This record gives sequence, C-alpha cells and structure tokens, in this order.
Amino acid sequence: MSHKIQTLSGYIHEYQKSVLQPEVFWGRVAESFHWEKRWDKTLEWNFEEPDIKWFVNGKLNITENILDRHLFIMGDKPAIIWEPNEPGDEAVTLTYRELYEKTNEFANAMKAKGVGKGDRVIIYMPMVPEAAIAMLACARIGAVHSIVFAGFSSSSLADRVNDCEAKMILTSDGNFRGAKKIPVKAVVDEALESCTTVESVIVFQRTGTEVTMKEGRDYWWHDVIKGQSKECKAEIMDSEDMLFILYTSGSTGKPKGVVHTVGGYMVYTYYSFVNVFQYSIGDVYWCTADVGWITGHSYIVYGPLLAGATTLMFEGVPTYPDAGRFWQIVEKHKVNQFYTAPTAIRALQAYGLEPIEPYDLSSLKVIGSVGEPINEEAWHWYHDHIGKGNCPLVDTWWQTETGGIMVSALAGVIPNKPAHASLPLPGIQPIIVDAEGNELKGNNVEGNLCIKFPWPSMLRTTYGDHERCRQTYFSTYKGLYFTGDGAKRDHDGYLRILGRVDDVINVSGHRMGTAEVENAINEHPKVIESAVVGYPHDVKGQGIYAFAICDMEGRSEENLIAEIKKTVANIIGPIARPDKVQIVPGLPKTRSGKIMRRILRKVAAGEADQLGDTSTLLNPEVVESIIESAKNAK
Ligand code: 7RM
Repeated sequence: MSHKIQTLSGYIHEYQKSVLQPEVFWGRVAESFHWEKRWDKTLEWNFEEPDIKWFVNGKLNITENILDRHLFIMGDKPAIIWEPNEPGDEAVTLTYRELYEKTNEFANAMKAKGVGKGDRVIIYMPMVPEAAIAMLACARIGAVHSIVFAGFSSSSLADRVNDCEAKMILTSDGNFRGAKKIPVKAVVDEALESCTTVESVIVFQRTGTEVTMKEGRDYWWHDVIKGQSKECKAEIMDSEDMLFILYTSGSTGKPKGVVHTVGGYMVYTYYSFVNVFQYSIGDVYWCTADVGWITGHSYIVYGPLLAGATTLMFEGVPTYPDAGRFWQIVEKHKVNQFYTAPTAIRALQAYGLEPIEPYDLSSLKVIGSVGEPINEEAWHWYHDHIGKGNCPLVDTWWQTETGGIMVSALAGVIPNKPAHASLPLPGIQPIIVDAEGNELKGNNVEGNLCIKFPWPSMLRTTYGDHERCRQTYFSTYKGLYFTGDGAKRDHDGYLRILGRVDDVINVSGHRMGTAEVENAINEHPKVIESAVVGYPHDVKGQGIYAFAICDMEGRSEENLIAEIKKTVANIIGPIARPDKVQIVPGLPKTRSGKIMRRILRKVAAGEADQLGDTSTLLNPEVVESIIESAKNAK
C-alpha cells in the first residue's frame, strides 16, 4: 500500500506532483499492478472530440489484479462478507481463493453459453455475492457488464438491453428487501418481450419464488456451473477496452450508457479507495450502496477488491427489522469504514437515538457520505452519534461519469468541515467557472464546477453515441469537462458542492432526469402536458414534483393523481414515483414556448411569494391559478 498518503504535508506534496507531472504520477501508481504488457505511453488526450486514452497499449486483465494477485498471501483472507436480509440468517464469507474459484467457474459457464470478449451482458440482480461474481466473471472473459438496478421496471430494463444489444442477462428468481419479497425474473420476462438480442438468461435462485423458465433460453445458475473448471484463463484486454457500461439519467429523456475502460478505472478506483478511506489490510469496510449504482461498482466491488480489502455486502434495507439494522451489522462484523448516503442518515435520524444505543460502534474508524450534498444537521448527527465525534467523516463528491471519488477529505489526513466535500484528490484538477467559462480563481467564489485535466477513471464515451458525450460534457465550456454541478470555494479553499445546475434532480442520491419523468407521465392517456421539478424534501434531499395538464373528463382529481404516480412507477420504477402531483390548467411558458421551470420550482418549494419577474411569460395569467391550486397537490 505504498500509495497511501498519511499526512497533510504528504497530500500537498503528492497533489503538486500529480499536477506538475501527471503522467509520471499515474505511471507510478499503475506500476503496482500486474500488466501482461506495459503501456507505451501514459496518456493521450483531447477534450474536443473527446478522445482520452490512459496507459496506451497496456495489456491486462483487471481480475488478475483482484483475484490471482491476492492468492499468494491473501488467499484465505475474507474478500466479501455478505450479510443477508434476515438478521437471523447466517452471513456468508468468501475468501479471495473462494472468490477466485467462483468467478472462474461462472466465467466458464458464461463462455459455454457463447459469451466472449466485447459481448454485452446485463446484470439485473439483488445484493448477493453472486452479483459481484457476475461482474468479475464478465471482466474475466472480457465481456462488458451493464448493471441495471433491480428496482427498475421492465421497460427501463428493456431500454437498456436494447441500447447495448445485450447477448445475455444475469438475474435472480426474486429479491428480498426488508419484509418484502420482490419478483425479479418475472420483470426480465416482461422486458424480453420487446428485446431481440438476448440469447440466454441465467437465473440465480435466491427466494424460491416460482418462475417460468423458457426452454433453450433460461438456465439456473446452479445448473450452468455444474462441472465447470475453477480455473479460467483471463482474457487479455487492452487498457482502453470497455470494462462496463452504466446507464445514468441526464437532462434529456433517455438515459445514457456511460462507458468505463479497464486500465484507468482500475488504477483510479484502487488509488482513491485506499486514500479516501485510509484502508489498512485487515479492516472491514462497508459501503451500503447497491451494485446497480456507480458507488457499488467502484466502492463495493472494484476499488476494495483491487486493494485486497474485505468488503461487506448487505442485502437488505436500513429499517428492517428496525432502524438499528445498520448499527447491528457494524457491531456484528466490527466494521471499520462505513460509507452511506445522506438520505439514509436523514431517514435514520428521524428515529432518534434509541435504535443506536444497544450497539457497540467502537470499531468504526472512518465514516463516509456520497450521492448528494449532506446538510449540516445530518452531518453533525452522523459525526456525533455514529462516529461518536472521533471518526473523520469523508464527504465524497463524484459522479457515474467520473468513475471514482474526485473531491473529498482523505480520512484523518485532510481536516473535516461540515457540508464541504473539501479538496480534490491528487490528479484531479477542478475549477470553478462563470457562465462564460472564465475560471474564477482564488477563494470565496461560486460558479459551475468543471475539471480541466483528464484523470484515469473518467468516462470515455456514451455507448453508441459519442456525439452525445461530447455535447453533454465537453461542449458547454471549451476544453473543459463540465460536471453539471454548481460549487463554491470558501475562504479556506475548501469546495462545497451546491447541487445540479441542469434538469437533473437528485432523489435520495439517485439521479432522475426531469424529462425522463415527464415522458413517463405523458404516457398516461389523460395527460396533455407535464413539467417536473425537484423540491426540498426532508429525507430524500429532493422530491419529485409534477405539474400536469389533464383531460379531466370522467375522472376525479384524486384518482388521476394516483394513476399518474402509478404510471411513472410502472414505466421507470418505484424510485421515480412523483412525491407530489398537481393538476394545472396550464404551464408557464416563455415566448419561445419553453416551460419556465424557475417559477414551478418556487411553487413546488412553497415559495410562491418569491416568484420574481413573470412579465416576460407568454401566459402570465396562468401563474395565479397554479399558485391557487398548489394546495390540491398530492
Ligand atoms: C456517486 C454518485 C452524481 C451527482 C453529482 C452531484 C451529486 C454526489 C455528492 C453530490 C454533493 C456530494 N454518482 N453528488 N456526491 N453532491 N456532495 N458528496 O452519486 O452519478 O449517481 O450522481 O450526485 O450532483 O453530480 S451519480
């Protein structure tokens, strides 16, 4: 672990090196890995096309660095600890050797079904170790995984399957979440009615739920691994070959497939994991995310396992069987680093201190936050009552597109400051710009957050549509990667992330495009037009507020609102269900016909008295009736 920074002066020194000589800096980190062939050149890039290549012509397989490399001295050390949904059920530990064997066995099974290098595989699975095994098995044979969060609907799943033309789906019969048993395979079946590329589906048996298995297409996980060798030669990959695609919402209606490649992603997730969490061999690390999100990819699976860590996976939810579950697990497995989302903290905060009291949390050394800005109140609660005032709290800012943590304190190395993500990691060069793209230098400035130099784990493209990648991230400000977030650099030079400046809302740390939700609402036959905005929500950070113009004939407002919510849950998934729907006679439009969301945001936030100038509207009269009918929103 020679790359672990241990002091503030060490950080300052490393940061400086990483900016003055980025190629030397990252070359040194990359050297600690096993490469089949060393790279010729560390970096080639331009942000115009964009075209970014790290470790050019290097050849490797990421799983050799996760599995084979760790067999020698870590073979019997726990790689994954799995805590099941039911507290009474036994936890499962997989050592590095067991993970190696299970990955290879399943990789061979996938190969036997005709999947190989470059083929896309959709993973639609609950939080079981097999989800990690599935990811690694894909990486072993060079297949590109694309995980779809198992809470997404069949049509969301079908869209992703079709966009990446997946050849295989890995799924489960069902999924336990708290007191609920959720069908999973049935959702896949429904999705597959509108997909043509999928040749086989492998089903992991988790709940025993009855499922239909289509002859010649669907196979049980436990059947396909029978007789497979526990050795599988790793496919040699180019550093810039795809590792995975992960779909994420943006400001347009259609989620984009963010593409990450093997070499750079490996180097950066490892480096950032070790430094942010100050992981030491033997520690038990737990990130509560789902593998369906980027946090699960980078900081449950790849980063920790590359570092030889013990990573805990939890199948259930924070409030089952009660609001003490997280803390019970921390005590049970003596968790040393705990990484969760502000929305979970706020939800648990509402239960008070009683659920925490029975548990010994003294194993904790570092606590972390990710997914959205953490408000000061939640920060203090988390810091005082979970960290007991003596664990550094790392507020980590990053994105699906960045692949790894970009701005964060390094635990115990960089001093904390509530609600501030703080400082960039070595190798990361963030800048704040004004609307014209001028860099705002110095402290006490606020503007849009951009990154001006490439880092190893940045996205390379959006799958099947490179122009969209250029447009979305590299065209707003010439020569810069634009994050979509606003940020402030305070008087100490610490960064505070202010949230999205585009049409993306962050609901419980999950990104939703307003356009995506609007498209779903518009599917309801009685909806004529809709507009969706975010509004402050106590637990979720932001809630989804929808304004809809509807044909009311034969419907009560209440029924219609309920139907609209249901439509969205069906089309996208329950996480996109609007918190509030308001039926309106019209929407405020500019003269060019654009919806003026600024006004709707104020109404949704209950700040209709601060609307500002509405005189430029095409239809100013509609505003009064929107304000008036806000009380009927449900
Ligand atoms: C890791 C992840 C990305 C968006 C991002 C921000 C917001 C994430 C923080 C944060 C303030 C943080 N990827 N965000 N972390 N805002 N402080 N520590 O969440 O692609 O799903 O979302 O999330 O707006 O642009 S993501």
